[in-house]
Amino acid sequence: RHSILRPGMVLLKRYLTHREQINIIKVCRDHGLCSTGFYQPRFQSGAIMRLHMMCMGLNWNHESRKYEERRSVDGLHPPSIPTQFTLLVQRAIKDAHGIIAEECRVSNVKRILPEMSPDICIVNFYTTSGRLGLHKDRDESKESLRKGLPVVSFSLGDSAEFLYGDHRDTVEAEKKVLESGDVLIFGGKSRHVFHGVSNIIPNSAPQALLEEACLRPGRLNLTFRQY
Ligand code: MD3
Ligand code: FE
Repeated sequence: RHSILRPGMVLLKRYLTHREQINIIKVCRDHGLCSTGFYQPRFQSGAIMRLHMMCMGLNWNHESRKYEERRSVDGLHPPSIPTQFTLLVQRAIKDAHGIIAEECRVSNVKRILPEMSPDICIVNFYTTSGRLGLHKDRDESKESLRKGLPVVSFSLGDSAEFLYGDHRDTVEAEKKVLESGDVLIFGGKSRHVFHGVSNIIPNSAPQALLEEACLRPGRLNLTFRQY
């Protein structure tokens, strides 16, 4: 069920239980209410992102494309990353290490997929018309990028068509459907790939999430990183 897609890139299918997913959605909603909530980043170029964003831990400033302690909108610290999120991230990395060790028969799995202690959580919400063009994430610190510290992503709600590849080329890119509960880990060499979301698949979310967490149509994605 789980798969190693590239060295350091591991997909844990349906990894989060419905209960864990419902808790994550509720915590995100509470944080959105007690903070500035979701906003749609607009770059200095005028381009607007086709998703809604909220930060926990450090704040990603989309105008300067830098991480900062405080949000420029209100000068406040974003909410901190809930402990239960950090525990899930570290459990996922540990399970990915087990999968790599078993499939690749290597002794030093932490060289292929380094450990990480997240201080950034970016929550993205995609409506059914949401998308994200192919890009690389390179705003983290030089040390973090050099070490190949992983990005860990949680998908919740509607499924997405996820693209990744070595070039900024949607035709050449590999495609994977990310479903609710999937955890995708990008560490080591795979940290430097181009990636994006081509489209959201409407009405594909588990019914339990819609009923119990009152999730609206669309996809919630959490990415965890270490600055
Ligand atoms: C591969 N988010 O937040 S998650 C992002 O579905 C981002 O919201 C997408 O790309 C989303 O920057 C994709 C998977 C992901 C996240 C970060 C990566 C893959 C990555 C960084 C490096 C390589
Ligand atoms: Fe990204």
